[in-house]
Amino acid sequence: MNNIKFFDKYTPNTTYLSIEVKDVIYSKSSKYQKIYILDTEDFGKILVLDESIQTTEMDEFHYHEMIVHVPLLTHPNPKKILIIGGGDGGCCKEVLKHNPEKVVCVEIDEEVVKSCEKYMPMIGENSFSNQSVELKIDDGIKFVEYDNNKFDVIIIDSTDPVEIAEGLFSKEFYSKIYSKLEKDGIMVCQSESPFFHFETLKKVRNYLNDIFPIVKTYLSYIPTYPSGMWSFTLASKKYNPLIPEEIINKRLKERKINSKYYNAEIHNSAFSIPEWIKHEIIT
Ligand code: AG3
Repeated sequence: MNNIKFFDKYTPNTTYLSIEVKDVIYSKSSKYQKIYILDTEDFGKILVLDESIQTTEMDEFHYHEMIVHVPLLTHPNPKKILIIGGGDGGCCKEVLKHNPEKVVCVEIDEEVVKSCEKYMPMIGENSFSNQSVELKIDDGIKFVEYDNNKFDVIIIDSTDPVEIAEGLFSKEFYSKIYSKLEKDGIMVCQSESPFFHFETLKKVRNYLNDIFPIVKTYLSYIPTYPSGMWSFTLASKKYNPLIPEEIINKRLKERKINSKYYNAEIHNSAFSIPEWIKHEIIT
């Protein structure tokens, strides 16, 4: 058995997460990045892009349910959804549970879509073939320039803020997102690990605070991401994401949503963040 050590370009070089790999199922250098799909002992199939773990069969729901259900249940009637990134299909799968009218997914790298559909179908569950889904292979930054539609919720499911994803963490991009949202719209982005990438989180929040009236950060626990503690930042034009549990439970029931990580208590408690983070960012 090989013992492959993953190291993240974005975490200190002295810290590694090592995972036993049973099999290299797929590997390819696409136009944008190195793609690996590996079979592992503890996490099942895993998707690695440029040496960063993106998603695994075992813990994907800790990420996908939290990036999707928190904003979608904050919104009383999310019908038009835009996902930027998310070529593995995990976000799209969760979004479809809300029965939206239209989901537009904009992924830059077609090879990620193809390889995940073929070798990790349990992540996307064929969601890109759903009739309400339109998959566009394009750069999210260009898409928000030329597309004229407005959305109720926009989800930015990006990689770390380096190389192709860097622009997805810029103030200019967030301003475009603001104008692509309906007047009660909500956006959410993955905003990295507070433990290892605190400067990124602070920057994201500062930019969003300049643009949106409501900005809140919440956490999920993702065993295979650097430090295991991961943040998401939600920015909203109208709705405050802290809502009574009864309302969330009513919406969960009406929309017939099943989840493994997310529930009404977690929805609100995820916004409770440790003192050292709170100290630096006002939530
Ligand atoms: N995108 C966020 C991955 C960030 C992980 N970072 C890292 N391992 N350094 C996940 C895509 C899942 N759809």
